[in-house]
Amino acid sequence: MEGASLPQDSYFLGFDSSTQSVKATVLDANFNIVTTEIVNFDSELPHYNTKDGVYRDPSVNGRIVSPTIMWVEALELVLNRLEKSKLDFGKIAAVSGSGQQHGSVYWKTGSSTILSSLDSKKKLVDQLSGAFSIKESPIWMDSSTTEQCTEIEKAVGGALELSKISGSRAYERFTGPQIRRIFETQPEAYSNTERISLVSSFMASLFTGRYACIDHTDAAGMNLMDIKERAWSKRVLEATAPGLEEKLGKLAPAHAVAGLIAPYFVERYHFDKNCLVIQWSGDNPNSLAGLTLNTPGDLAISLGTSDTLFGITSEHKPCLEGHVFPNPVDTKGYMVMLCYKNGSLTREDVRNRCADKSWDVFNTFLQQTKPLNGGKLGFYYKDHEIIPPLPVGFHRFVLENFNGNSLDGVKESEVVEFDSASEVRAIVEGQLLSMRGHAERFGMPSPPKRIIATGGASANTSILDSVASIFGCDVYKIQSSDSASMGAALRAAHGWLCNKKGSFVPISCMYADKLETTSLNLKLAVNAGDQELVSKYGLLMKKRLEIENRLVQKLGRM
Ligand code: ADP
Ligand code: XUL
Repeated sequence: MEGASLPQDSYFLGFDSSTQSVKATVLDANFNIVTTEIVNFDSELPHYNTKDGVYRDPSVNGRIVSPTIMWVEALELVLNRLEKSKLDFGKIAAVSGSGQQHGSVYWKTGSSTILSSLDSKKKLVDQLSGAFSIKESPIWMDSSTTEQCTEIEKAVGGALELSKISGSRAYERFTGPQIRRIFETQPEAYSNTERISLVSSFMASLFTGRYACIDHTDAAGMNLMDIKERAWSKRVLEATAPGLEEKLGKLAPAHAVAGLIAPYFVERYHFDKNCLVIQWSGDNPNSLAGLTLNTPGDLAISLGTSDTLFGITSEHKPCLEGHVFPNPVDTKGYMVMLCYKNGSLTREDVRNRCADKSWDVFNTFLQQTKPLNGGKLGFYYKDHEIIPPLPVGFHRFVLENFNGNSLDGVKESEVVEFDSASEVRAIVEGQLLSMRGHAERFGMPSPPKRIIATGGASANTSILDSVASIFGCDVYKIQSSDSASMGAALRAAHGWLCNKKGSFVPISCMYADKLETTSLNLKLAVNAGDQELVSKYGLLMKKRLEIENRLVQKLGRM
């Protein structure tokens, strides 16, 4: 690509502002990791008193928030650590980042002036603590907006119609229903808000010193954007809250430049004054970029605080389960995704109760028990689940006469507990069987050509063994388990290149001929399981979905 290659001596910085931590990855121009950094909220910023990075409000059912200013303090700490590690900030050509999706930030009227006049001799946290009309940001784990979801769906002509417009039916954690709830319950704070940012565009705003646009991909997690037009949908805005368009600002493609880095960072950390800030996006979309996912048959599984499955597709089929977002690294096509709320924290809960709080003991139990778990099926919802929509609760069943060859004569009975080893296998198999079942129902490739695993728990090979056995395909990984900050750094480079070229260039042009020699290289972690076992798991999955449907009819929201 003549005249538009990356400057060889430069770096690209990517962040991941996630549920439990802020992470950073610095890539060089050959896409090798120069350095990484992480700040964990609970252990390193204990004065906020978060548990798993959040506050679970005991007085309002399903309300889960995080203190907005904590994210600022964590970002500052990460930057200070990068400085201590002697990172040459002057070499960074572009910065981008990931935000946990759906979370929202409410800027108080007048705060744009604070943002544009930050004093580099003072801490960010001290200057921004008064900038928010709502101090606790609703995040993706929140499920307090069922009423608002129903109202919005009704106003636009139903759940499927909303999915047709925005890429998803109304979901409790999506930003539109969250904004409506704030408008209804805190009208004064709503009217005293001049800008609403997503976590992604909030962080980008800090770096540019002015309100950054929301990017098209993360905007699709709001239930507010017309996904075909990539513009705010007037119909849904009206159904959500008054005066909303003005508070949301403009939309931008993910590869666009959000602005030059603000003087604050040039003066305080010695960034180059020409360093570009590329639009930040959601953590899952950036993971898609970091995993270099570009083949429709590939499926990514992210085992982080949430568990997600995602892939790419060329068409948008409206659906009542799962989400469609614009592809974050292409101007055409879509990203499809399923999201589970009970991911790592629920696995940790079982580890703590049954496996001496140790992943080693947890893994020993996985290895000691047999695949299919003797027909023991567990449903573990430590938090209100998204797929299926079920409240907090644990449900355990034993299938009688299950031999894996047929479901004839197989009956289930509910039990109160399993032995510790079976409980460990039941949570791992249960979560993965649910993923396989819902992915098939959603039209994701089955079996996938291959799975690319990422997120904190992808470090655990025993869990990846079960992924390979249940899905029946090879499982790959990249060097870093934080594909979100890695993808953000890669997108920073991509945005830099698009800007230099003056128009969009396909991201693969940057690395197509050298993928194997970079930190992006996909390495085989586990081979596909035995196919006979894969079909036995198929039967267990069918039974699991039957039981799940019954639980939803009895306890859930349809
Ligand atoms: P997020 O980015 O969503 O905040 P991460 O992707 O960093 O989350 O994942 C954090 C989670 O990874 C932790 O909650 C922890 O349970 C899980 N984790 C870390 N190491 C292991 C392991 N060896 N086995 C299973 N889970 C692990
Ligand atoms: C995606 C979702 C979660 C968050 C986690 O829809 O809610 O995966 O993005 O950070």
